[in-house]
Amino acid sequence: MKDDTTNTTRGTGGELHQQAGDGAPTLTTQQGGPVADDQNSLKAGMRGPTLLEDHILRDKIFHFDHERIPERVVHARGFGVHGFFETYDSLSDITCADLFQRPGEKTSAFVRFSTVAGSKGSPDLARDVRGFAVKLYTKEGNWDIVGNNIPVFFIQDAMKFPDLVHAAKEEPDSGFPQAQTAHDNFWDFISLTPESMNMVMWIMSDRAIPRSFRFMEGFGVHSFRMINEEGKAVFVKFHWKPKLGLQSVLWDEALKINGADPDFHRRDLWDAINRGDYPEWELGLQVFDEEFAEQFEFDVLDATKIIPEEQVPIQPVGRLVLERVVDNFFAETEQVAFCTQNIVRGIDHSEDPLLQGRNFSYLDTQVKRLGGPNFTHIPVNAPKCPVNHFQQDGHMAMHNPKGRANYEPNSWGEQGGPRECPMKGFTSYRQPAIGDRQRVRSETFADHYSQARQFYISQTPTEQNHMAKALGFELSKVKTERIRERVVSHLLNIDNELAKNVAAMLAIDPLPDPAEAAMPTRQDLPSSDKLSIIKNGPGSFKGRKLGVLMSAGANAKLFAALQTACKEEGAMLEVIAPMTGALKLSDGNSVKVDEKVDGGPSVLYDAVVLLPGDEGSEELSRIPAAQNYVKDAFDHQKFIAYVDAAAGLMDRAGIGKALDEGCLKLDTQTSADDFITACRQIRYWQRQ
Ligand code: HDE
Repeated sequence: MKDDTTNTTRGTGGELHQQAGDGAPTLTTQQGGPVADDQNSLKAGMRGPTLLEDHILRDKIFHFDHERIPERVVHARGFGVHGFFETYDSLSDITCADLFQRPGEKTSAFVRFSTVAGSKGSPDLARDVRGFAVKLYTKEGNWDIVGNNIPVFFIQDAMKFPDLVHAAKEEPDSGFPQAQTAHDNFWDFISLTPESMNMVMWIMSDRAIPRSFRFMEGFGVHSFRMINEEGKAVFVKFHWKPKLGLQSVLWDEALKINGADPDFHRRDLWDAINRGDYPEWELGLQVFDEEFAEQFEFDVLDATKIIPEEQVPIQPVGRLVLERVVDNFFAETEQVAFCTQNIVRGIDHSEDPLLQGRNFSYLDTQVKRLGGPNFTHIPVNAPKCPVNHFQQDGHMAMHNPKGRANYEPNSWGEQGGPRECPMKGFTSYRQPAIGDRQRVRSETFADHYSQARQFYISQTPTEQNHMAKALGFELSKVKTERIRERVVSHLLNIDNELAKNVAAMLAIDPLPDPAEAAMPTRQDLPSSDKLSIIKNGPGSFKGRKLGVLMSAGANAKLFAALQTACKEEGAMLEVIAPMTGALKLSDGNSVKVDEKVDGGPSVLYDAVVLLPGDEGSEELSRIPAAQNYVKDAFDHQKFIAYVDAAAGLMDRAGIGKALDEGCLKLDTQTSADDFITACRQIRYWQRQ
C-alpha cells in the first residue's frame, strides 16, 4: 500500500485505506457504480444521522442480510472439490452409458463429502456416516451417484426417513446435542427399528470416524441397473475404493481433534490437493443378474444389506482423481445440487423403495435451498453438454431458450427448436410392474440380524473392542434405562459377547431377553475379511503425516534423514516446537516451525518423532502440551520414534518405563527409513 494521501482515504480511526490506481480494480456497487468511500455512511453533518438516500450503504447491507440460504436438512456440513473420472475399458457389453464406451475417456467430476447429522458449522470428526456424492458431467447429461461411505442404510423404506433424521438430529425442545447420535431420541428410534441393526454395527465401527476423506470408501448403496444397446439389463452396485487404503481414528482422538482442529477433514483434502497429492479412488462394480438375485440370501432391493465381495467380486472399471479445489466455497460446495434422479442413458434405477423415495426428494430440497427451479443454471450444476429444452422463466433464469418456439410439437421447421430422439434418448428398463396397490414391506426384507452379525464377526478383536466401546459410550449418554436395555436386547440377537460387554459397561444386570425378531432364525453367514479396515491395511505411509516434536539444538542430520524418508514414502512432515517462527538445529541452520506445541497436538498426526535438542529438551519436557503430545501418541497406539534427549519428556509423560516395539529409538541400529517402514502398519495395535 502506498503511504500517499492522494491515493488513500481515511477510516474512522484515521488509518489509511488503499484506493484503485495501483493495479487493483475499482470497487463498485452491485449495479457497477464506482465507490468513492467504502468506510463511511452518508450523514447529515459530521455527527448527524445517516441518510435514507445512502444507496451505497443500502446496496451493501441489503446483500449482506441475504447472504445465508437454508442449510441442507441432512449433510449440511460438507466439502466439495473438482476432478475427473477416467474409464479403463469399454463396458459396452453391459451398458450404453456414453462415459463407459471408450477406454481412457475422461469425464469431469465434482465430489462433495459430508457428515450427515451435524449443522454446517459442526466439527468434522463426529461419529457419523460420511456422504460421498459424485457428479459426473457426461456428454449425455449429468449423472449423480449420491452415495455414502457405508454400504448399507438404517431403513428400508423412504417413509421412515424423516423419523430417522428427526431422531438423529438435536432434540427438538432443547436444540442439542449437536452432531451426535449419543442421545435418547436416536437410540429410542433405533431400538424400535430392528431393520437398522446392520447399519448400527457399521456406525459403531471405526468406519464412522475416518482419518480423512482420502482414506474412506464410497458406496452407491442401492442396487442399480445397467442397460446395453440391445436393452438387456444387469444389476449393479457401485463402490469407490481409495488408492491410499482405509484408515480411521480412535474415538478418543476424534474427540480431541474436534477441539484441536474442527476442520480436520476439509483441511486435509484442501492441503493434499494444493500440494499436488491428488487423492484417487477406483470405481468398482458388482455386476449380477436376476438369477443371482433370486438365489441370494437377501433381497437385492433391500438397502440394509450388502452383497459380500466374496459372493460377487468387484470389477474395477475406472478411476476418480480429485485435483482442483473450489474457487469459492459457497458458489460451488454450498450450491452444488445432487439428485439421485440424475441418471443417464444406460443406467437405471431399481425398485428399492428407499431409492424410489430418494428420487422424489432431492428436487424438492434443491428448490427450497437454492430458491427456484433454475438451479441447473448455476455453473457447478450446469451440464457440460448441449442443453436444449422448452422449460423457461422462474426465479433467476439465466438463459431462456432462444427463438419463437417454446412448445412442442410445433410446425416451425428448423426454427422450431429441439426435437426428441428415440434412438439416443433415455429409455427406462422395461421391468414389468403389476400388483395390487398396498402399503407393505416385503417378507424378503425381514432378516435384520444375520448381516449385522456377519459384519461383527468379520472384524479383528481390536475393531470389535472399538465397537463395544462405541456402543458403551453412546448408550452411556442415553438417560432412559429401558432404551439402553432395548438396544442390548437387539445385540443379543447379533453376538452374545458383544451384548454382554456392552451390558457390563452400562451395569445392566440381569441381561434382558433377546428382542423378538421378525424372522426368528438368524443365518450363520461366513465372515468376510473385506469388511475389516485393519485386515486390509494400506501397507504404506503414503499420504500420511509425521509430527516431529523438536526443541532448539535438535539433531540436524536426523531431521534431514526423516525429511528424506518421508519424501520417498510420499508422506508429509511437520515441525512442532515450543515457539512458532524458526528453530535452530544442531548444525546452526534453522527450520520453519509449522505448529506451536499447544496448537499441534499429536492427534493431528499419524505417527510422531520426539526430537528435542540437548539445549531445549529440559524446557520442552516441562510443557504440559508436550507431555500430552507424547502421552496421547502412546495411548492412541501410534508409532513413536525418539532420541536420547527425549528421555526426560517421556518420563514426565509417564511412558518412559512402558516403551514397546512400537517405540523406536533412532540410533545407529534404527534409521529414519526403518521408522517410516514401521509406520506402514499405521498403528501399533499390540499396545493396549
Ligand atoms: Fe440423502 N438426502 N436421502 N441419502 N443424501 C439429501 O438432499 C434423502 C440417503 C445423501 O453433498 C438431501 O441436497 C431421503 C441414502 C448424500 O449435497 C435430501 C432419503 C444415501 C447427500 C435427502 C435419503 C443418501 C444427501 C438433503 C431416504 C446414501 C448429500 C440435502 C429415502 C446412499 C449430497 C440435499 C450433497 C442429501 C433425502 C437417504 C446420501 C433431503 C428422502 C440411503 C451423500 O434430499
